[in-house]
Amino acid sequence: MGIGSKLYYFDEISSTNEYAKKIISDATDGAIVLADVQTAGRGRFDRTWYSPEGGIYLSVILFTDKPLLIPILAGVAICETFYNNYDILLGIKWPNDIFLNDRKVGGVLVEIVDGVIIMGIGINLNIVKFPEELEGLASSIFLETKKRLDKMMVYNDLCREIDNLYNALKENRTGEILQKWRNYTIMFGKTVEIETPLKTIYGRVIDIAGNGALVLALPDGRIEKVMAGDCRIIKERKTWF
Ligand code: BT5
Repeated sequence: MGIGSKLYYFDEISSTNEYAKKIISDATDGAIVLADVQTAGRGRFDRTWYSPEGGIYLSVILFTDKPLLIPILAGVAICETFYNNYDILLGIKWPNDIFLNDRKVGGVLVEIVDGVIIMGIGINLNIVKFPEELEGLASSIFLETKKRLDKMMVYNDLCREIDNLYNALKENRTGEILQKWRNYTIMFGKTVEIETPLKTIYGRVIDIAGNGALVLALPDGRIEKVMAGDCRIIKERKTWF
């Protein structure tokens, strides 16, 4: 069964990830919950995801024993969708942000419930206005490119790209997914500060590891691999690097 072969579609819902959790025991591998509007869209750490008409909001239910690479897969699938089909080059900011012209145009929220993965994707496709608190931070594909793309067409392209990458994951061709991630990321060479539950890590990004961890060179020369955290790119150059 392919990605999206079972579809739960709503014109409005609280959150596609929340709905996916409710139906998880009946769902099949690759089932999708899709909505035009979310009234309680969520980001990571219970943050709010602004989800008006014009965006794409979906959650894909996946049965895989490789959960760590799913955020990577989701970011690559979004970028491949826009690059392969619309000539729009998006950038991935680790771990889960999609950027265009220095503005966030998409996000990924991966959750695991009873060993089943819910891969939530939000894309600001044709949104024309953002609330004040997101001004300067968030934007949409339409605002940045002046291209108004058909939502269902983009959704179908996205399903196809997820399907390709999910097959690569199942066939242990994870190197291909990571290589694509390297092509799309805006992280390499950047100095970053990553807040993890245990500590704040400061370093320069040099690679992505086979398990999806971000590989950092630390100021003292050590290498550290970071699996998860909140990442801030530090614009100014630090002299001791
Ligand atoms: C994310 O969280 O970026 C994950 C977003 C995932 C949304 C999808 S939509 C379908 C599925 N169902 C859900 O309920 N969620 C998923 P995070 O890295 O925590 O970023 C959240 C932060 O991004 C917020 O605190 C805001 O600062 C900002 N933000 C909120 N809405 C935004 C938007 N539409 N576009 C860009 N930035 C936004």
